[in-house]
Amino acid sequence: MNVEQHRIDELNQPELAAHQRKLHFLAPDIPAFDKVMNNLQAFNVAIPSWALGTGGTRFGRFSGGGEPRSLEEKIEDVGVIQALNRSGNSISLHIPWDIPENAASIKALAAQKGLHFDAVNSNTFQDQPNQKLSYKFGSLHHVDKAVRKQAIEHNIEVIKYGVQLNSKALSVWLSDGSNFPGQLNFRQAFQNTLESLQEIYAALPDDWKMWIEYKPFEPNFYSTTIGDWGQSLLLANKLGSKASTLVDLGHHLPNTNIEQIVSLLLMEGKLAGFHFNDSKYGDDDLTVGSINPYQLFLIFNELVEGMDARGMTHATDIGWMIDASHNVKDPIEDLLQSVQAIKLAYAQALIVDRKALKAAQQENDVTLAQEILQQAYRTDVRPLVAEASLRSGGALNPINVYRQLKVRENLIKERGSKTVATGL
Ligand SMILES: [Mn+2]
Repeated sequence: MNVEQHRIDELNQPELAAHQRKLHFLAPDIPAFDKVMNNLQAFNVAIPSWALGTGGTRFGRFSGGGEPRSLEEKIEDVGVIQALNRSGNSISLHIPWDIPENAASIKALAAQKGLHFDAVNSNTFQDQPNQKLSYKFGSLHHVDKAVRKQAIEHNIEVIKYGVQLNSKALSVWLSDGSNFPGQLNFRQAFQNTLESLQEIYAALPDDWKMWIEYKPFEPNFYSTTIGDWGQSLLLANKLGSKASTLVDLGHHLPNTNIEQIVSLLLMEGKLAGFHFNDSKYGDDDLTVGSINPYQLFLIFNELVEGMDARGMTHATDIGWMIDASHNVKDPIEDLLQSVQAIKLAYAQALIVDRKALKAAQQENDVTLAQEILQQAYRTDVRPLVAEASLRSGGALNPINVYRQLKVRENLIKERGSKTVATGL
């Protein structure tokens, strides 16, 4: 379904006066107002093709209505998100869940919606129908060279699909690990993984990157071969300058200080980017900002500080992606909420008084340092995010406009109430 600009403008109208009142109240307290606006308008988050349907757990999946039945329909859904918030201008594909059979027409359809293709993701954590060898005991780390070779070839095939779509990065998440002590020789598993990744790395085009994701547990429950950022960074350093570490917020043990990891990876020039989500217990894949928005702000605080220290462009110098699963909510509404939460945290980080914070740190003024951070965090920056959206042609309140346009009802009419999207 197409969301027309004039409909968004119309639906913004009744909220405009209240918005302007709030913005005028806030603006004098934002010293670099224009810079903040430019940063927010330039900021985009890639939408994962696998998150446009209702997600499930290992206990079941309750599909919602009007789910996209094809890659084309997924692109349409991302187009709706982009039209409403002007911050979702790309889509990240998972192969083989979403194989672009006709790259030229897929690219044209995406371009029509103002979209391009972000990182492509390989999948060696499931066996596909007609697959020769099983990944039951891993893929790139497997003890059998023939299984490793099959997984390497799959990754190279994913790169080829990505090249056709103008993607510039391969993101690799391995479920490889072990369930019981004694099952694996850790060093051999690591070496096999390194050698496999080296073969894939050699197939990367010059302007491509390889993003290596880590995760401490699940689906394996004793060890994971790329279990933490240290193991990922070790691989990235051995591979070369095109390889770096991808941080998925849900891939940490409880209470891990993710912002510190982010800071150091940035320092080393090895932060590939993010898979945003939120969690209370493990890899819950909940809506970004729904459980721990303060942590999200602290992460963005390190990102802004660290990227500025290296002279990086916030919007494009690392990969911004969502990796979430929507068990009970409308996936499009959930994704709109997630992008909004990311922009709010980013806006809060942009208004931190950096000079004052640095001075407080130098003076060991712990109280003041906390006050400075929380001054930014406790500022209601929603008018800033709404203004950036408005200036770019988006909705002041994307969820509200989505509901008033009855997008889901229309999708159900178009696609039916019992459709199932490929993905998780
Ligand atoms: Mn992920």
